[in-house]
Amino acid sequence: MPEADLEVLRHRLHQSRDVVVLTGAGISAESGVPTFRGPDGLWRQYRAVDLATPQAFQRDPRLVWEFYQWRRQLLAPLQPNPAHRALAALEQRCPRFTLITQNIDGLHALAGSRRIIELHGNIWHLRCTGCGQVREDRRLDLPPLPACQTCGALLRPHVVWFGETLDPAVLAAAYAAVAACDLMLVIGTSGLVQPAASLGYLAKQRGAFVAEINLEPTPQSDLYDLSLLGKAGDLVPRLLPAAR
Ligand code: BV8
Ligand code: ZN
Repeated sequence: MPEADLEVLRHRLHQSRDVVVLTGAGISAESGVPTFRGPDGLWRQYRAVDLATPQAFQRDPRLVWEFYQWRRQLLAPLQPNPAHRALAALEQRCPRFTLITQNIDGLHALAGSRRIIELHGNIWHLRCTGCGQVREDRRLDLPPLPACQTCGALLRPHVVWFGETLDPAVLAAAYAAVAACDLMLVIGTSGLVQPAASLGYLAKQRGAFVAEINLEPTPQSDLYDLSLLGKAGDLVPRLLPAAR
């Protein structure tokens, strides 16, 4: 019965001094971004788990770049949805608010969120495999094998691939935010990819109230204090105080 649960969450959001939100592909689904496991999921069409790896890039950089160019072109016209915008509004209302996202689509920043931790990087950032330089590049007509302007080496998407460790500083910031929060929302994630999937558990361990908003139950649902089933675009805006 989401309305009663939403009322509990609105109350807790009003009381909490330190809120953390973790999002996954489900929060961008209503913007038209394919999720990983949905019926039109990326992993069905492209077996992303095979392509989003350093081995695949080593073996066939042209194919991996084709995969990311396709996703960049698909993402370019898409806009944040009411769930992204509601989180940006919530950030303004909470004393301390940290948004941790597994998504690389950049839609949270586009919606106005400020304190964002991008656990798995950002598809609009390219990193040089030679000199390590990272720069934003939104061109949709990149050559098949983009080269660094500074040193000429091959560029790669500045994202975390499967089998790659997350940036230690990024992970430390996420753990610190989770350890300090008194309320955590986990929105639109299947909770299968580590270490992101452990963040809700860590919050629980540290005594936070943890609520999940997702279309379907996840391996963590029973662990959390609340598990609301429904669309993020419908439920997340209802976390804000009812418009007077
Ligand atoms: C690491 C960036 C240490 C790239 C991503 C074997 C070999 C090597 C590694 C492993 C292994 N076994 C396990 C591992 C660890 C691995 C892992 O967890 N694998 C999984 C597949 C089991 N993790 C890693 O490799 C991580 N690094 O652990 O380093 C290490 C090193 C070596 C060996 C071991 C460990 C790095 C993981 C980061 C990978 N990069 N993204 C890119 O995107 O191209 S992960 C990518 O997939 C996303 O970022 C996200 O994290 C994940 C997808 O998950 P979700 O976001 O949850 O999306 P999904 O589609 O699954 O679910 C959407 C949910 O939303 C669904 O539940 C759906 O019901 C719901 N939904 C849909 N619509 C809506 C909705 N909800 C609400 N409203 C809606 N409208
Ligand atoms: Zn370079």
